[in-house]
Amino acid sequence: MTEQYEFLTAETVPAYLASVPSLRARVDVDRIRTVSEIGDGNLNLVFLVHDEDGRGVVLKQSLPYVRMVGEGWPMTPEREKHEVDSLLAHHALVPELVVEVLHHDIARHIIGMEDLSDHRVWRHALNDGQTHDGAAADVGTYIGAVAFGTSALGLERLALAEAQARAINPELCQITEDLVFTEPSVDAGRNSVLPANEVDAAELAADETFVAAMGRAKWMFMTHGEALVHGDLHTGSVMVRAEEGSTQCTSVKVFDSEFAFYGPVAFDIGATWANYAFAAARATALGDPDRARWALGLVEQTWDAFEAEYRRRWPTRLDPRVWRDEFLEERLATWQREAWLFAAAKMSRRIVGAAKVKDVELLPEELREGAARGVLHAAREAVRVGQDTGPAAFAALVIDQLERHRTTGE
Ligand code: SR1
Ligand code: MG
Repeated sequence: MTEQYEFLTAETVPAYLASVPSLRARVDVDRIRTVSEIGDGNLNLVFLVHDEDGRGVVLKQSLPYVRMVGEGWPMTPEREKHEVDSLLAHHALVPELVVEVLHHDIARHIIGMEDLSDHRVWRHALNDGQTHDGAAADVGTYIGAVAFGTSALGLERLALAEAQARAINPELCQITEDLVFTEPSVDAGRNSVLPANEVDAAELAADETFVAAMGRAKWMFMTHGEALVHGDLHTGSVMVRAEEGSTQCTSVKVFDSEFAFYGPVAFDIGATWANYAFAAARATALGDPDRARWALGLVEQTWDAFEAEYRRRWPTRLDPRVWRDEFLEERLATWQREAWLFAAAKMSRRIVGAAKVKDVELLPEELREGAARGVLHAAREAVRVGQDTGPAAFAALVIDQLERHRTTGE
């Protein structure tokens, strides 16, 4: 039975804020100027509230179903607990890179968060052609801090067990298992592509090497509980800020971690790489190869910062008696290789599966055809990764496939 609780509306939000001291301290509840529902994700309600002085807060409420589909796809609203737990754990490690949680209402599945109106969702900024220098590196630092700090290297044994137990998140994990690893090649009725790309989707599904690789990736996802990963680290889960007229990013905030669980570190890395590939696909389609190369340069920036942060924390590992330096090199090499596989999964799912990305979807059809084809070919090539697993090799592979398959409609 669907869980019963009261959903927020723009009308009820002010009274709700007034009833919560930690939120009341952030906005003048007697002088609310605007309450806007701004949720553009696939799952939840999100309200942004501002008072007459411009101070604000955000309220996010989980619905007992998947918002993009409706009540026909029930989903546990308790996902907000996983979001709060992970945001708090990640914030403790890198406070400057994670949104601040102000309030948690367990009964109504509501999270109160700091207002980030002076930031933009990174995907929106990328789609508008903006540049935020340093954002990709900050995201890498975040992944490195989380990979180390929430793992057996960073948490005492009992604390680790408690964190692992709290983070069991099967409903949300199953969405990923289905949509990311299985459905790109085994359509469950949720896939769709342009008519011109039907042949590409069919080739993907018939590619035995790709399907076998997705089987390995799904296995890793379901069995490698290495750290409390974000679980959905696309460019729509990152907010960025730059001062007017500058390309220097002055703040990055990761948010929306309801898919968090103890999973493979490389899953988050691969997610970022795939999303840089979408930004590059858009740029290539729009005839801007310099921007495409820039977007794929972010792959290396994220990897390098991830590696640097992990190495920086390495001397503090809990048991250096057995976790020797060779093990560090082994982990990094393994994750780099695995990132290719996870990136391939993420690239394919956003092209053929449910929940697509605006980078590609907003392109005119005649350009989208080639962008979608290029991304699918890049995904198929990426699972055939050879000796060179470096981020630059990944970027080169993707750019090559995007250019090869570009369509102009002429
Ligand atoms: C049913 S939820 C679809 C997708 O939205 C989220 O952002 C995740 O990526 C999920 O796979
Ligand atoms: Mg999301």
